[in-house]
Amino acid sequence: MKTLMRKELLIGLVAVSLVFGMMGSASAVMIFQDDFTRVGTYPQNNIGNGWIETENSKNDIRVRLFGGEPRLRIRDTNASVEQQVSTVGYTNISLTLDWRGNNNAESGDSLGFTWFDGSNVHDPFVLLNLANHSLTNFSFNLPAAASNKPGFSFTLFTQVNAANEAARIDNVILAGVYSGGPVPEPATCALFGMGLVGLAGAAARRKFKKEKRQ
Ligand SMILES: [Ca+2]
Ligand SMILES: [Ca+2]
Ligand SMILES: [Ca+2]
Ligand SMILES: [Ca+2]
Repeated sequence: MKTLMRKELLIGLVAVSLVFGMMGSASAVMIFQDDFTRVGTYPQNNIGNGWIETENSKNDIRVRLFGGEPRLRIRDTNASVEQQVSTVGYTNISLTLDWRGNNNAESGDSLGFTWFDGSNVHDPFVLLNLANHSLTNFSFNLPAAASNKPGFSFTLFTQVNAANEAARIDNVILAGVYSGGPVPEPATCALFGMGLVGLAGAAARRKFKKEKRQ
């Protein structure tokens, strides 16, 4: 009996966490993502996936392997990549990525991030110090002006003073809360969850009766 109660409780907890999981995925979704995995052999000088490259030579911006892992490299002066992606239907826009400087970069060399709402380039210009040579997560919540913009874009750029100084970037994710159409209502999720708990309870009760009969 004691074991059964614990099992019932466990099934209930799993159902409840399922519901919270669903609610979570309904509130924040990916608008754009890139882990720089590409078809074919590396390095690739044309990085693809909609990125617009500005560089001094075709090698400055490329996807290449670092320790077997495909990553974006931005090097040399005046190099940038831009991603144009509509945020129509989305609010609470956020950008996350992993970044580091290569071993030639030192304090004063930077990776920059900025964004465009279709009319204006927005502050803040975020500058990350490329003297950091270990992969680090960067996460930035964009203000409301980034929401619902058909002409939205974001840009990553280097501010370095030597051609062999570079930023390495991976796991770029632009996310937002989708509000442009039907999404699962929390009430529906709750009902679904209650149904699951009910089913779990019924299954446990059946098992209990069966065990009692034996
Ligand atoms: Ca990768
Ligand atoms: Ca290139
Ligand atoms: Ca240097
Ligand atoms: Ca430098």
